[in-house]
Amino acid sequence: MAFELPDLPYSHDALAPYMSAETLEFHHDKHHLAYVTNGNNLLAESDLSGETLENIIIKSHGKNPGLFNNAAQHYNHLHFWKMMKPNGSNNIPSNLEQRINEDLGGIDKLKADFINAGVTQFGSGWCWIESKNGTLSISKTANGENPLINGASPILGCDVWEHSYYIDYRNARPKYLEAWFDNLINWEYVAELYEGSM
Ligand code: MN3
Repeated sequence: MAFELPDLPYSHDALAPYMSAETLEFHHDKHHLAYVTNGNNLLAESDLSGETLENIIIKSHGKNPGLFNNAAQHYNHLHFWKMMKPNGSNNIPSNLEQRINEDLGGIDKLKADFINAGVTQFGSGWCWIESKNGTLSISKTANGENPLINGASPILGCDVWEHSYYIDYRNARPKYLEAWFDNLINWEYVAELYEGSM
């Protein structure tokens, strides 16, 4: 399968003021496109072109760093766009909310731990809620890595590479994470990923 850049599921200005049109023009139209283009070139030179995206990530990890980084970042961004929506962070579907209460100590603790994971990721990377056999935990990864390489499924991820926030927040990563968590999360999509992880 070849990688393809999807359209954003909303207009470029739909997430303002929390994430500007300019950020999305660079982040989606240029950065994500580069992962797709470079990933396709490296995929064509590999023996993994018949595999699913998830398998390409798992099988290239530790063996083909160029392909791994681009394929994993393609996967991460495919979901990142859908994990956000205009007027987001409203009601959490009740099944997921119950799981959050049981596994992550409730929404307030989840928010504090998730933001802390993002703030303390040194350099580029992601913070996550991941699901392993239906049990949730918070994690963080460097660069393009994601929970798939640990046998878990990412259900919520926030991009803490500077390209995701520098135009809107400059160096203030904690402010970006707080605004992102409070205003942009598409909890219906997170619940969908959670259901699919079991
Ligand atoms: Mn990014």
